[in-house]
Amino acid sequence: MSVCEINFDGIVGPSHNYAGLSLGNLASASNAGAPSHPRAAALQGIDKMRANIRLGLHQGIFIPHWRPDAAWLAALGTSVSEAEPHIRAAAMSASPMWAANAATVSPAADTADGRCHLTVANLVTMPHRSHEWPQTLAQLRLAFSDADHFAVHRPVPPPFGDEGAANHMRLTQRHDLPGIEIFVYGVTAGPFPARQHVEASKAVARIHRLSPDRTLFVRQSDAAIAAGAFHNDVVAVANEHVLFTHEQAFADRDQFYAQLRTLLPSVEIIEVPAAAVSLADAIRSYLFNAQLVTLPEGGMALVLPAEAQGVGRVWQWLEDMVAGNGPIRRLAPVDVRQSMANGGGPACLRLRVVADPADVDPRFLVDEARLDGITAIVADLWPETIAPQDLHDSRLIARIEQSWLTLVDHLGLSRDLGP
Ligand code: SUG
Repeated sequence: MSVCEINFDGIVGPSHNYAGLSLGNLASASNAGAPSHPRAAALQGIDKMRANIRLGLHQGIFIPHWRPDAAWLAALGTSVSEAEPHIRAAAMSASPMWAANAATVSPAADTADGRCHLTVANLVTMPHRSHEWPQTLAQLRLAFSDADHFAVHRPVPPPFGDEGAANHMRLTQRHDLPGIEIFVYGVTAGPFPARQHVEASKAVARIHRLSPDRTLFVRQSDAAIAAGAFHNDVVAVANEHVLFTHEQAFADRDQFYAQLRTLLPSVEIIEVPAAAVSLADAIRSYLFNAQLVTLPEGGMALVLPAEAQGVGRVWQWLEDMVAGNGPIRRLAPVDVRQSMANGGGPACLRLRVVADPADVDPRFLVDEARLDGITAIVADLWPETIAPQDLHDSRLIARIEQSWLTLVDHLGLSRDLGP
């Protein structure tokens, strides 16, 4: 095989629920307390993976985390039965499904030692996400254990917030060629916290041994954060030489675009003007939280949430775009509504790694047959519905734990990846 882009999707865990844990994430806040459907959620995620495999793309997985995170609760001097409701909910969250926040990835072509570097994200800003990194790190160390080709790093230390690939873009002529790495950071100025700190972004760039003259640190606009773009991938996405972005995504777009055009003269910037699609409509429809992918037959497709079809102005703009002569030729809507209701679209659910699949632990790679096996377990064991008040129910917890053990055994992975 050869170097290509592999999308690793987080399988939605059996404890998926709506606890309203993410300040600044409008979907999470507005669905707080609603009943969730973990089985449907996981099946939607699997169907998205199948659709991408059928497009000819390479697909990987990360497994859900062990929940409840008893070790984290113990470190807080409590347990799942005794914890206050918001702490219990944080220990039960299925948030590791959003693999775009698992790590930042710099492909081998960009790094000084010619290896693909991954730094697990510390996710310190949100309590329910701050305890993800140890289990994520264990999976990364296993999936990318080949030290000739990969270097997996521990998180940047707090208090510098790092939310991983959701705030990182890479532009290049072709995936396997050297690229320009763009780290987008925020500064807390409005009602919501900026979750990606520039100090963390700079640390990741140094740890990955990126060339400073091919690395940009770009500030996200305060308006985007205030409108609910808690990560850059809610308002912009890049693939190979194409940047697809909202006009108001960046604090100083003119300077950013000029730098990009100097560093990568072939870059194509597709900007959606605010006059056509407001920031509010962009966030409601999540059109930018799309997987912008290169198709094997040439051209690019936008794998975007079905919600984008529900906002007339957005869909019209997209249809006009693909009717034109640009690089994005195809719109591929997918139904990930259960994840979307917590603010996670198609792009949030995946981590892109540019590597040779032959160098990755095969237990983390999937084809349709392997997805069939996972589907059967999800359909059999994942709870159908969870209401937030169910989270302390010992029968539900036993079922969540059994679901995880069954999946891990089926995939031939170690139970040590969990508790
Ligand atoms: O961190 N939602 C996630 C959504 C992450 C989306 N990821 C990217 N944009 N890449 C978050 O805000 C909500 C959990 C709850 O409220 O129950 C949550 O964590």
